[in-house]
Formats: sequence, structure tokens, C-alpha cells
Amino acid sequence: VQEGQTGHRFTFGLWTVGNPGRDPFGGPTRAEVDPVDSVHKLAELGAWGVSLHDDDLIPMGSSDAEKEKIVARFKDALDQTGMGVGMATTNLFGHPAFKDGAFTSNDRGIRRAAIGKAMRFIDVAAQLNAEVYVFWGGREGTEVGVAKDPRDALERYREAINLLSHYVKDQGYDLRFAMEPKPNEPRGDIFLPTVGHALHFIETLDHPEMVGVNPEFAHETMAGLSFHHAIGHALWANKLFHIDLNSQRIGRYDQDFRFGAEDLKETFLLVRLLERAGYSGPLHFDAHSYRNENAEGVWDFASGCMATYRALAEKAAHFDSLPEVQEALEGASQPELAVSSAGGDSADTLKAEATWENLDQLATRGFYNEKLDQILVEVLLGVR
Ligand code: GLT
Ligand code: MN
Ligand code: MN
Ligand code: MN
Repeated sequence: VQEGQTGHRFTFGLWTVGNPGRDPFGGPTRAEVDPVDSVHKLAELGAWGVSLHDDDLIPMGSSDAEKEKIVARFKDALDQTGMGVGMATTNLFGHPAFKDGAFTSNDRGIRRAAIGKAMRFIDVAAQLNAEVYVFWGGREGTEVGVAKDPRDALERYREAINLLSHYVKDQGYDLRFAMEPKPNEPRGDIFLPTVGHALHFIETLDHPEMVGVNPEFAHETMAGLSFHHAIGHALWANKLFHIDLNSQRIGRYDQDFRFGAEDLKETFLLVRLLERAGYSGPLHFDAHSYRNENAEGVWDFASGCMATYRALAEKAAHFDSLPEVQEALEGASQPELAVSSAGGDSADTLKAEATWENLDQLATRGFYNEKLDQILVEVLLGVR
């Protein structure tokens, strides 16, 4: 598998560059793309690999023989181009049977079929050497809260992920799982709505060590949360197994815009954090081109995602190389946050420091936040 142009392993979902521009109010504005063509085009543009759902590659209703042919042809394209598979996942939202949920449908027959569908594609994922297997539970939720006891739903969700983790181990596959949270859309309220919820859920599993998170920029932003902080939390927990990069404005539908199209400052903070943490997993763009673009615009979109990531990585390195930034960070006592608070001192010592006189004295300082943030803005504007 080839290295990305800058060592960054950029990937795109087949459903992202293949997105035909459908929305709830209108049909497709672009033709469907052959997954094999996407692999070739993305390789040409400098991506490291692709990701896919079962149904992106193998149309619903295909026979086992057809499926084998399709997978072999796809694998050939990967081999020819040196492209890898960052993640694979199951479409548990498109078929009408999943209208009430998949792993958490009230109907036991639907839950069993959903688990079986995931098992079937886990076999293919292993064949394609996918690194991570993602679970995005878009239909796992309700519009009518009284229709499901959330405790039962979470128990069934856990049962499904446990069964699948045992399945992977029993088959001897080298595959890790990543849970992808989202607060709403398509369901009114989705179970595992944020990174924090998912991180807790993982700790309740039979094999927590093989399950991490796949946070998406748009999804945390829809919840009004800082994606930078969500990623910080996932990294701190050693659970950032995969990441979905795109952009989003707070308070809107799930926009999935080109990386960096909105909120450049939050995007800068994110890239700086990923770079400093040495995150080496796939940098996956789960986004799509604006509906008013044609096929050509889709490739402008894909190049743009990668270019913006690289540019922000450079900006982040530049920012940290500036002496005035180091000075302002000192002024903000930023390095001091990495120092233990008590440092082994006794309770008596800490209590002795909690006098009103001491607090009044401590209250007089400033934290250089105006300076720091202004420098960041000037770096982003290209004037510093
Ligand atoms: C769907 C969703 C994404 C998920 C994909 C994985 S599919 O497009 O909106 O956020 O990552 O199932
Ligand atoms: Mn996603
Ligand atoms: Mn999204
Ligand atoms: Mn999406």
C-alpha cells in the first residue's frame, strides 16, 4: 500500500465521491459512479485509500456469485492502484426493513437480520484488509420516545456489538471496531448521540480493547459541541481508531460539506491536535460535493479536502514555530496545565493555600487569551 503524498493517509467513502446529489426535496443531480472508477480517480489525486458500505459495492439483491465477481473486480482495482481500505461498514439504514432501527429495532427478526448482514460484510472487510469496521447507527433511535425503553435499546445495541466482536475473534480476523455517534438525523433522537456517550458504551462491552470511536466533525457540531474537544477526549482515552472529516454549521441539517468549508478556526485546532498527537489512522473525508456541482466538481471537492488538511497542518506547524506564540503560551501558563496540581503535597498544605487572601491575590492575573487568539487569527488570515 502506497504512502500518501505527505505521509497523511487520506481516504474517501465510495458514498462520498459517489454521492449523486440527492436530498429530501429532490432526486439525483449527478450520475452514479462506478466504485472502480472512484478508486482509480482518487489514487490519481493522491489519496491513500477508500472506505465503503456493503451496499456501496454490492447492490442489494445480488446473488452470492455476483457478489464474488464484484468483490474480485474491486480488489483488482485496489491492487492495481496500491490503494488501501481504511474502513468498511454495514448499511443498516437504507433498506425499508430498518425503518425502526437495526440492532435496536423492536422487532427481534429485524435485529437478527441486521446482525447477520454485518457478519456477512465483516467477511468481505477481512478479505479487503480493512483496518477498521465502523458502526454508525443512523436508524438506531426514535421519534416517539414512549415506543422504546432506552435501557432495553442500549442492551440490544451492546448485545449486537458483543456478538460481532466474538465473531471477529472466532474467525481470526484482524479488525477493530469504531462506533460513530450522531445526535439526530435520520431519527429524531439517536442512541449514542455524542462521542462521550459512545466512550462510556464501549467500556461496558465484552471486548472494550477492540472497540474505539469514529467521531465525525459534522455530528458533534450538530449537537453544538466542540469537535476539537471531542477528539481530545477520544485521544485521551486512546480510542481514536478512525475519524470522519467534513464541515458543518451549528443548527443546520447534517451538511457534510468539504473539509474546511465552515469554521476554519475549529478546523485548525482539530488539525493541530491530530498532528501533535501523531494520529496515524486514516484521515477519512465523509463529505460530499454541493448538489449544484457536476462530475468535475466532485473531483474539485476531493482535491480541496486534502489540500485544506495539508495547508492547515502547515499553518499549525508555522503557528507553533513563532516565538510570540511560545511567549503568549507561557503568559497563559499553558505548559503549567501539564504539571500535577498537588504534586504529592499534603491535604494540610492544600487547605492552607485556600485562604481568601490567596484567592484575592490569584484573581489579579490575566491569561493572555486575547493575545493568543489574535495571533491565531492573524496566522489563519495569512498576515503573520
Ligand atoms: C452516512 C452517514 C455517515 C456515516 C456513514 C457510515 S454513512 O453517510 O451520514 O456519517 O459515517 O455508515
Ligand atoms: Mn460519518
Ligand atoms: Mn454527517
Ligand atoms: Mn453523513
